[in-house]
Amino acid sequence: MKKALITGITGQDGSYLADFLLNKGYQVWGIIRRSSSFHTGRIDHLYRDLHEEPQLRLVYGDLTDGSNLSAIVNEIRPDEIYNLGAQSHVRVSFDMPIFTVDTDALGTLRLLEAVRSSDKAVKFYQASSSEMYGKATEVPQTEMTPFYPRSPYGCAKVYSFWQTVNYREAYNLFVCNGILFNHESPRRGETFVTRKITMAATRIKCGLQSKLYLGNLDAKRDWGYAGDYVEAMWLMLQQDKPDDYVVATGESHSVREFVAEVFAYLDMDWQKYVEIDPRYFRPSEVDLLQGDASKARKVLGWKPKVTFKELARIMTDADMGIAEREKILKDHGR
Ligand code: NAP
Ligand code: F7E
Repeated sequence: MKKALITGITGQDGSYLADFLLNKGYQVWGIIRRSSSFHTGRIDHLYRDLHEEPQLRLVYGDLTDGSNLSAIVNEIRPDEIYNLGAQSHVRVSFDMPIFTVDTDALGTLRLLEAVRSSDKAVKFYQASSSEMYGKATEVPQTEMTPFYPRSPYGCAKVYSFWQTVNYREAYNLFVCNGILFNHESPRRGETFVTRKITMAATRIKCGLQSKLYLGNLDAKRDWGYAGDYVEAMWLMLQQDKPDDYVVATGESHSVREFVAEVFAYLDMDWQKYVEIDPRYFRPSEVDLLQGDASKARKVLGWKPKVTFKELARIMTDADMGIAEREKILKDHGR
């Protein structure tokens, strides 16, 4: 049985990847951070679904602690490592640049060092990001497009990208970068724009909230579905040779279009409810991201399955369920 180790297993992608790998018959190990309260909500269903010996195992660790990472890699001896752990919020990275770089840049280096010094050949996936293109020099962006990051987060991801390439070339390791464009789901963190919109719109529909405050409605993103994207991560590590791949839908939509799609689906006029709050603007913005995933399509045989419209509806339906439950509790005075 193959063993996979996932950093960031409590996050959106970590939870979908754990679902995916357990279904493939892997034993999955996840690194979780110590917290004063439980934060395993996205993977709790995996414990409930498992009847026999649990194939999902969690260990405490942190990307800021290199000795701990080495000890975990040496002890578990995984076949594959997926480095998904990160301070992943671009706006927050302007408020916490040092922590973001420590985790998202040096954290990758610490893990690569653990891989390099392991006596077992380990395949390694690095969660690189379309944010590396930032003020993009061409549209659409491919594996050859130069990077121009626009945030501490983007800069940290560029660092990790190149360290991953360098460890591949210098030490002949099987390490890959997935350059993933934005991907969303009902498990998306609540402060990312798509989820913020679907949560607010459904709560407004249920009479639980009256306004939605947003920042830049003109920014355009290439939004896909997280469940589709974790398959691409796995496929990269199943190839004969390690390489870097763009993973994207090829379509770009503005924040305004996403808002309009969700509110129209709920039969509401978004302009009555959405207000602009300058607090949500960024010191430097990424205006337009649109990926060209031709290489992933050709080499990995990967393609996205969920469309923009379907994504907006999947997320809205899930959040409507949550809002309706909240409304019932409120009506019963709980
Ligand atoms: P997410 O939901 O924010 O999850 C981030 C995960 O990283 C969480 O499990 C978090 O743990 C963990 N983490 C944060 N700081 C850590 C540290 N110091 N040590 C160990 N773990 C730490 O992010 P996501 O959307 O799943 O994204 C997964 C990865 O893909 C990230 O690296 C992100 O930067 C990258 N990425 C995401 C997208 C996207 O559109 N989603 C696109 C391109 C690349 P806690 O639960 O304890 O906070
Ligand atoms: O912002 C605009 C905002 O925070 C998208 C991360 O997963 O994808 C994500 O980064 C756009 C930006 O995602 C609000 O200015 C307007 O232009 O949902 P977001 P992101 O910054 O694109 C990349 C690929 C990653 O790698 C990251 O880890 O929406 N926007 N109003 C807003 N954004 C937020 N969060 N909140 C607003 O109120």
